[in-house]
Amino acid sequence: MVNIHKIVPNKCLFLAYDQGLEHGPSSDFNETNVNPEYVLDIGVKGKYNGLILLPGVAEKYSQNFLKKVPLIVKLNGKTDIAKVDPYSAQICSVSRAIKMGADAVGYTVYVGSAFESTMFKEFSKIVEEAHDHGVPVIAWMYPRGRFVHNILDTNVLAHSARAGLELGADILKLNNNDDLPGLKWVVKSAGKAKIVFSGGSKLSEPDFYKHIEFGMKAGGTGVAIGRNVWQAEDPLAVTRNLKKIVLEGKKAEDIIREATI
Ligand code: FBP
Repeated sequence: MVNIHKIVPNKCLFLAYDQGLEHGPSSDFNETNVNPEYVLDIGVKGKYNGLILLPGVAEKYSQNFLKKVPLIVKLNGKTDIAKVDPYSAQICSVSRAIKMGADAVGYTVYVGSAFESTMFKEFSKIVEEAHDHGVPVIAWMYPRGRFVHNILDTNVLAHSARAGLELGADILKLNNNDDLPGLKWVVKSAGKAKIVFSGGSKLSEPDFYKHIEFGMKAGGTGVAIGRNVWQAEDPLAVTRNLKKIVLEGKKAEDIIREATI
């Protein structure tokens, strides 16, 4: 029996910190957030429902967060240096993730990439192994590659969501295109798989809160955010506002108004 309750008690907020491998430190980090301890502390103090880490940081910094905040280990990764159709190779096994205390595992599938079939194969094996241990699986369903003309197209997102359901993922991490009717179709296409929306690169706070509200209104179960939290001047204030939208269903415009009073 897969137990997703620990990371998804109802609605959920995950804090993502895998960008060091994905984008490289110079593109996303500054002198402060380059230090994993700074971001892990936000995860703990902000009482996130899960910290998304790659195996290296998860293992070396475990004393900073383990037992304080659930751990989601990303099992594959790549850099963005090679400008080719993306393939994100598996870099950690399910059993290694479980040994380091994972409450869930994650994997990015680049839907539409020339290497899609390899990722489908790797991912399916991960689903089988994780589910044998009752561990939930989160799939980053990201349409990418030379055959994908618009990664935010509603039909492309819906196809990615459906693929995640068909492959056996419990939770799907998707990009949000701010098109409410379109996103509702995306969520419907995912069936019983729950959707968490990603945040993307840093936005102004009002734009960010509206972006989050769209995803939640469309039927999202939560968010998995990185840069818009740990690049913010006051990450815990942003976290409090995020919780109001995601957990309490508050409107973004009310949050923005309260912040300007
Ligand atoms: P952000 O909120 O910072 O966008 O993090 C979400 C995330 O999915 C990360 O887990 C991942 O490293 C990154 O976005 C991937 O970004 P890209 O869109 O460049 O592939």
